[in-house]
Amino acid sequence: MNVASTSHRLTAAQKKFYADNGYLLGLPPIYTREQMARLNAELPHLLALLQPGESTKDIREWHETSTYLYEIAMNPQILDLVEGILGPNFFMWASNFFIKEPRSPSTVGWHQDAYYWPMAPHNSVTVWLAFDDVDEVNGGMKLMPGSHRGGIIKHKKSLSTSSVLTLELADGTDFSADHAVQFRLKAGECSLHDDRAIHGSSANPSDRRRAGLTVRYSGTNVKNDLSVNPNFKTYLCRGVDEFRHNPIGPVPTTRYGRPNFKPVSNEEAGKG
Ligand SMILES: O=C(O)CCC(=O)C(=O)O
Repeated sequence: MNVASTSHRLTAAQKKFYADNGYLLGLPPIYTREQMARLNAELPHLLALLQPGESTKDIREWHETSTYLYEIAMNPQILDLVEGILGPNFFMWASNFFIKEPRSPSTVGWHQDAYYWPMAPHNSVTVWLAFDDVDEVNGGMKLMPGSHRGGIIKHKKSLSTSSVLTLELADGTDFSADHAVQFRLKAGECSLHDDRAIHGSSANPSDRRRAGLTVRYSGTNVKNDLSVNPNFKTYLCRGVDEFRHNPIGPVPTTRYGRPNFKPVSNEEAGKG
C-alpha cells in the first residue's frame, strides 16, 4: 500500500520534546484518508475471527498471523519515527486495538504500560495509530507530560467496572491529572508514547467511533521474562539484534488470521 507522505525523520527538537515529555504529537500522517478508509474496510475480516465472548480488545498480537496488521506494524514510515526514539536497533513485539464504539461507557484507567510488562530495561515506545478522527469528544487518549521521569508507581485494582484495564492509578492520590494533555489525531495519524508515561482515556459518549491500533517497539537491549509471558515474540525492525534476548516470531503469510495461543493479557502480565 502506498504511504501518505515521504519519510519523516524526527528533528532534534522533536527528540528533545519526547525525552522531556514522554510523548510526541503533530507528526505527518502515516496514511491518507483514502488509505485509512481501505484499512478500515478490511477490519470486519479480523472481527469475523473473534470467538463468542471475545471483543475487539482480544485482537492482541494478531500481527503474528495477519499480514494486514504486520504490514502496518512494519510500515517504514512508522519505523522511521520509532528509530528517532529508540535508535538503530529495535524490534516490534505487540499490537492491539483500543476501540470504543459510539456511546461506549468503556474507559482506560490511568496507568503506566511498563507496570504491566515483564520487561527490562524500560526502553519501549508505543505507536497509537488512529483509525478514526480522535479527540476529547469521543474519548481520545490523555497523557501526563513528564510522568515517565517519575519512576514506576504501584498500581491498584481498578474500582471502575467500565475500565478495560483491571489495574490503575488514582488521580489525586497517586498523581495529579491536572496537567494531562488531550491527544487529538486525524485518522491515519499517530502519536508516540514512552512505556513509563501515565496515560488513560474517558468514555465515548459521542456518535463517532474511536478506534486506534497500538503497536509496541523496544530496543534490542530489552528482555522479556518468558516465565510471565511465554508467547513473547520479536520482529526485528531495524539494525541488528546483538543481544538475542528474546525469541523471534515467524512472519505471517495470510491476510487475516489469529494466533493459536491465548496471548497473555495486560492483567495476567501485571504485578497486581
Ligand atoms: O487507547 C487508549 O485509550 C489507551 C491506550 C493505551 O493504554 C496504550 O496505548 O497503552
